[in-house]
Amino acid sequence: MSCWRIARCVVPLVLAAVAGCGDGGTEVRTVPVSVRVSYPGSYAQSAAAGARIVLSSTERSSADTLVADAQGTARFGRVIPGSYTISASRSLTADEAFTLTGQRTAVALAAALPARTIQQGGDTAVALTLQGSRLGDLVIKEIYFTGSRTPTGDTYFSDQFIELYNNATDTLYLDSLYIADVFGNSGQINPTSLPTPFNTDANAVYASSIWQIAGTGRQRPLAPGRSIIIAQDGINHRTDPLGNPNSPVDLSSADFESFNQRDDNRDVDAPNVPNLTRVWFTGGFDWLWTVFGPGLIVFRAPSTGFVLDTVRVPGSPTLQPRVRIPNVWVIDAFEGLQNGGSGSYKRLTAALDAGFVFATGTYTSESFRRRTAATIGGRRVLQDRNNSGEDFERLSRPTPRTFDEVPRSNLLPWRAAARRP
Ligand SMILES: [Ca+2]
Ligand SMILES: [Ca+2]
Repeated sequence: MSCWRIARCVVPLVLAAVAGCGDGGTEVRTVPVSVRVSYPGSYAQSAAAGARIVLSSTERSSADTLVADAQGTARFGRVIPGSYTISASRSLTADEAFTLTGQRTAVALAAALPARTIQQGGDTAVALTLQGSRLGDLVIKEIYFTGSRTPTGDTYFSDQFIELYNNATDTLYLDSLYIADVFGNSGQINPTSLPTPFNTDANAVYASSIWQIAGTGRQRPLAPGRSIIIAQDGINHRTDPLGNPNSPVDLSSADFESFNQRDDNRDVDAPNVPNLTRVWFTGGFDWLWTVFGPGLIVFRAPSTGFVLDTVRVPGSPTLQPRVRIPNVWVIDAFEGLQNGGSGSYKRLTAALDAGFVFATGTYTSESFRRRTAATIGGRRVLQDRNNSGEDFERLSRPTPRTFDEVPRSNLLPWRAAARRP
């Protein structure tokens, strides 16, 4: 029996009946596939009634969709044996979320299974557990990407960090969280610099390197109003022999660092700072973000061990592939560009981040911190309008773990709202 023959004579994925090819081909025996979709374990009920379930053939460009019943199940009656991915999604209104979680905030939930082979003979039963995050819960509080100058005027960039903040009213778990930098130039760095060629895809972000916080689900709690620091190198940059006395930061108490293990030991593993898990890496000695202004995203995948969707960079066949991350996985995003005229270089769609920030130059020690929208019972609620240009302010030096006032550098107009073409 040839798959090619099946594909020729059967267009729908799920057959209306046990099919026989009209041209004298081999009869195809279909099998039933049952799918059960559950809410996350913390929800008031398990069965995800109303979930949309998609069964997609990886061999034919076809898919079939069913909606889960009150028990959270759906049954695809007659499936042609072959390789399939199965995914599920459920959007909860604020009222639905309140019933299930006690939080009156809309939630987007999703789950996906890697491709699996459905074989002839017997029923196939599959279970998925939805995952999701309320938008705005975990936010980027501060990003220091500009680097600093040494006493002799040399450049230093190992002191970069990102700080993530729990902007919600209950504990969040950072287990399995991903942090990535986004492919693309920050502006007209040199005469041939072009905007990212991936800007034709409005539904995804293309990551250059991806790192992950390890954990099995409840090992990395973060209380409301608290934050974590992720350092390029978790050392005291001011006093370390490999550091820079002029660096504005001591990151020896960072929560995580990116340790880029190499045979030549060019990156240092700070023993007291836990390492992120390196998931995909296209950089050099360390996880260096461009000092001209990076794009950064924080995201969750709908299932652990998701299959990396690697994509070649159009027009640059020798570059390592980048990883396509669907916009719907992104929890928070930040975009820095070279200067106020660099809007056409935006890497993030307006849906994720409608603006950008920029520093007065490279190696200026300037940092970008999210504005405070309100303070409730001593807990800061940070502003999150999905617009880096509006949400972040530029500081003359970083403020890791604090909201200290710092002298503003010459605050020329630095906010910009620009849309990616
Ligand atoms: Ca490092
Ligand atoms: Ca370490």
